[in-house]
Amino acid sequence: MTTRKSTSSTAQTQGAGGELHEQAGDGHPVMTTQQGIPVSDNQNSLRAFNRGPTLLEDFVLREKITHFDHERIPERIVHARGTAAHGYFELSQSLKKYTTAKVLTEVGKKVPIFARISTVAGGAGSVDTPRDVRGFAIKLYTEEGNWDLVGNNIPVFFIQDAMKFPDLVHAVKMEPDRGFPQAASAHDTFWDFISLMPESMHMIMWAMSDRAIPRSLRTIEGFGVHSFRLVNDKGESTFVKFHWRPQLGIQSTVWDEAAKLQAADNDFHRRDLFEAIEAGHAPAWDLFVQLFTQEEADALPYDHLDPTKIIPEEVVPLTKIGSFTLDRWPDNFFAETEQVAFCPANVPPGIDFSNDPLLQGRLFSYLDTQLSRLGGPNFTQIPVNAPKCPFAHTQRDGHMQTQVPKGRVAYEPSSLDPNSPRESQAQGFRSFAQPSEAHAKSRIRPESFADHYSQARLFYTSQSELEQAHMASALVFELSKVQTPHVREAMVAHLLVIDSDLGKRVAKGLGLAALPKPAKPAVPVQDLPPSPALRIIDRMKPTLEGRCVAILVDDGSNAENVAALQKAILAEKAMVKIIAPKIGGATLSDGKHIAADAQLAGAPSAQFDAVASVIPMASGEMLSKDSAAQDWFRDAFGHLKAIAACKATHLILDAAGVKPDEGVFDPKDVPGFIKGAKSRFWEREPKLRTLA
Ligand code: HDD
Repeated sequence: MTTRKSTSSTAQTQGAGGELHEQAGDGHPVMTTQQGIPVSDNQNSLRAFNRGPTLLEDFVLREKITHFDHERIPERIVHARGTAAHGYFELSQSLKKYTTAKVLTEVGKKVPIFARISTVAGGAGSVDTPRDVRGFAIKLYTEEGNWDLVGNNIPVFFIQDAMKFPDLVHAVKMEPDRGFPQAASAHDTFWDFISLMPESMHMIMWAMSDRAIPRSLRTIEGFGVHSFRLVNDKGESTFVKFHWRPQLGIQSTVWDEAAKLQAADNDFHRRDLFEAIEAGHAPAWDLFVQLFTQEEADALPYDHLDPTKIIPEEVVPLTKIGSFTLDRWPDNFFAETEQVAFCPANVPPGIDFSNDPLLQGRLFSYLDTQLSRLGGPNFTQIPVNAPKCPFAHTQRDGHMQTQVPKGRVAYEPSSLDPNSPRESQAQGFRSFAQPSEAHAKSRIRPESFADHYSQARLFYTSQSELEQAHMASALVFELSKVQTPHVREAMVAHLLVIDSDLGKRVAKGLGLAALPKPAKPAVPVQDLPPSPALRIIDRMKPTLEGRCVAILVDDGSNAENVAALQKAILAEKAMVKIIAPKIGGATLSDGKHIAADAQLAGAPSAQFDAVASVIPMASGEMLSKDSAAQDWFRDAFGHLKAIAACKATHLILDAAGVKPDEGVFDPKDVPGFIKGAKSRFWEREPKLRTLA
């Protein structure tokens, strides 16, 4: 956009109260209409006379209001709430043996990417921290066209066939007669649908695990879910599943914390990613593949084309092939994050689809939804969606055509224009020539998709005891929100098949008078060998990197101790937030002023990974009577975090009913506190709350 420089800076416009509004000058560009007509007054509409009606003639007002009236576009039917960033992907190991795709064969080349991470059920303005699956979509602008990896942070899905997707989404979204609940699966229609769809049981185990309540978008894994194909220069195909893992390690919250975060900060995850990128802590993920042949797939005791199944990494190992980093926040939320359009059908030559029926349906849905969401077929011209490699086609016209194609040839073949595009057998996308046996066409679900419980059991039995307790408690919480008793019972009937202990725990937590009859599996349930790689608590990295520690200060706080804590936290590549009773900050014991990042009552401790408090006795006495201060420490303790508490802070802990344990440190013991802050005090949990 070019701007017009002003020629004078003397005039001012007067508002109703006589206040004066600055005019262009001193480098400010002249404001114009969309047509480029300079605007003389952006405060007052054109009136017929003093205190008279506004004139229809006022094209400046009409254009401004008309544009405003049309500023919203339909939000995504799912994944409406999302946060995105730019970055790059770098390949470290070539897959040349398996594929011709340059993005997977050219080691060391930086490929620009744009990634959007989302919740699924809530609307665009909903909270960041509900219990929900997280979408994780990555657009790689490769030199052979855009490759969209449109995945989730869970490697399986609720349903096996795209035919059921609208039903699933209608069931989880707010109920249509009442318009609630927003961004929550804990309601009747969701669990009614799930209880009638045994194929969803494996995904339900994941959705009820701590993976669905992540600490940060920077600490989630990603999965391409389906099997895709890699195709090499000989036309040979190998199946591939994509996984990506955060370099910061995976980290979740505890449920009470996730629930409280919804009140503390609606934008918790978005703000966290923004602040991390702004602070230069660009998050990165490693990209892995699982590669397997048709013969290996045929030997598995489950069907890899069924998207409700994983292949445990103990069976087919993960190979790291590269990593990607998100290091640049978008310039404009709407233009980029809102208008980005992902589609699993966008793959470069050398990557191809499998026959997974869910994937097959997705190949249609995304382009279709984008036609209405973005208003027509030219959304690929929006900068965030346009390929960054040369492209040439004969598609023309349509709503919002922004390009001006030259020449008379918009067709192929043609003899009139030597520069018009032509197809290329050598470079073009070619589908894998999969041999197929002749079959009658039918609406069919293969028998190999019939086992709905074995992998749900595999997931549950692979978890640590505490994670199992979290899952049972999550199920009790969700089903307790269900008002229809037969839906609760139907769910327990499935859980009894997955694992009888799990079923009994949930039944007890729901206060069921009697256990229902277990559901009837269509095929015998297999006891597959557990996969410890599916746990997360054991796999959380003891680190402060990328995390955030709060220090509570007040007038008179010990300056030396505050400085020592700040220094040690920053040395661990973590962030420090100074919290004070007043946003104006505090004057420390050395007489120097320290600025506050937030006011105590407005920054609940759920937002931080650990908290320290260095305050004088008078502040301790005052704050011990303050409920926000009591909650701050009670929650930090209840969310299993390390606390550094000086003598005065113990007055507040006492008032909050906190009984200090080995996770409560003296703030002068800086190394002890830092070590404690790197993980959570899980052993505290059973003493604090009743888990199912
Ligand atoms: Fe989907 C959006 C991921 C199944 C239809 N999906 C969407 C997004 C992600 C996923 C991350 C948000 C993209 C963005 O940030 O713009 N979806 C998945 C995964 C699935 C899945 C991992 C199963 C493995 N989706 C799925 C099915 C269908 C759709 C079976 C329909 C047949 N998904 C859509 C959609 C959306 C979408 C309606 C909404 C907005 C959009 O596409 O652009 O077309």
